[in-house]
Amino acid sequence: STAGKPIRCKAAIVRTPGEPLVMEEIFVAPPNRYEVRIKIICTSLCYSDVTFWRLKEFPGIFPRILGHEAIGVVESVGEGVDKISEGDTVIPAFLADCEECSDCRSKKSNLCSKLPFKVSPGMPRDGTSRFTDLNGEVIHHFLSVSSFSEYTVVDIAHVTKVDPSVPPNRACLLSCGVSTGVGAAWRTAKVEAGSTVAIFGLGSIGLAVAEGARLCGATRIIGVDLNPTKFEIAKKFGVTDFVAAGECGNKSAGQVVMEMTDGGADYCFECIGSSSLVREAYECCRQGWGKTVVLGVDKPNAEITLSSFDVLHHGKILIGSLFGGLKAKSDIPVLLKRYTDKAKLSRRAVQTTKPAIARTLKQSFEKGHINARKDSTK
Ligand code: CXF
Ligand code: ZN
Repeated sequence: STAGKPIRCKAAIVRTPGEPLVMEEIFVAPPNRYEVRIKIICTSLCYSDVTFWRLKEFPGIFPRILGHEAIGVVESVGEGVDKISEGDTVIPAFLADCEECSDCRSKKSNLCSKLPFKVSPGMPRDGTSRFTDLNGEVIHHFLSVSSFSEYTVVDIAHVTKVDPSVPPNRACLLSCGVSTGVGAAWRTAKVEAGSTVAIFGLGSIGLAVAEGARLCGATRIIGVDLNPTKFEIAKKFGVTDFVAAGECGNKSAGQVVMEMTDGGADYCFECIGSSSLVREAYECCRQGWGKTVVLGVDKPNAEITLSSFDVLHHGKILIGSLFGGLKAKSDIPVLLKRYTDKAKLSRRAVQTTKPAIARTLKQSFEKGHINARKDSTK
């Protein structure tokens, strides 16, 4: 067993900001108290990785291992870890969910106050690193996850145990992007059935917001993007109307949304990371109850300018959302279950259209060749 010993493995390291990542061998130390060491099964790229790869000044700590959208299997656990064991499938997250502090116990917040969110170069509890290169030089962490490595060490407040039968290339996306977008519509905005939604930016976050808004029953989902080819893919996620932001003539995209909605959208989402676009989204949000959610990550020193007249006279809400307002440990399993139940539903559809295949499947179930989902959590 590798437990208790450093593991030598490969990782993609940022030595210099903005320069290509370097594949290197590193040592990953065993997990300390309240930590687990994870073998990464799948990891994907979130645009925040790119933002922090480029950023020289904030917080400017290199070399470091990026990556924070992942799924893996626990290789070993540190002292004091009792709810997670070796072999468990886990999803790491950049926000802590300690389940104990007043924020984690409150339904109103997902911002843990015991291990508050910060872009720290080390582990959340003691700030130190578990990574060294072959010369013994320290390699820094990123967002408490650092998944661009074959192995990583993560604090137990940052990991959620999940059903091991989930498809890892799908489940991985719940580690950041899909949770952030779906959660922003579901938990932060609390989009209601019948509402009109405007989404600025149809990247993976914007598309996930559309999916969340559709799940909440929004009837009109307006997508805004500079790239007109985005509409086709966005339709698959629930977008019903499209504004090509580069083709609005002398109007802004926000003004076009305002006209389309006869007074503004009930909910607006900024999914680009541009503070001037936050203002535009806020301006085309319905007076009286409109809610604008900020999801995009702008430069750390960027400021949002709003007309004080608009704020005072129009009674609209502006709110930021980290991780879509979700609590990782309780909400990731809910989203995963929706995904598996939908997969089950489409399997049922196959059964009705293809009776022969259905019979074969049924026989396989009876013979125990295929495990029913509900048994696989054991
Ligand atoms: C972001 C949220 C804002 C700070 C950096 C990380 N989350 C995930 O990509
Ligand atoms: Zn991310």
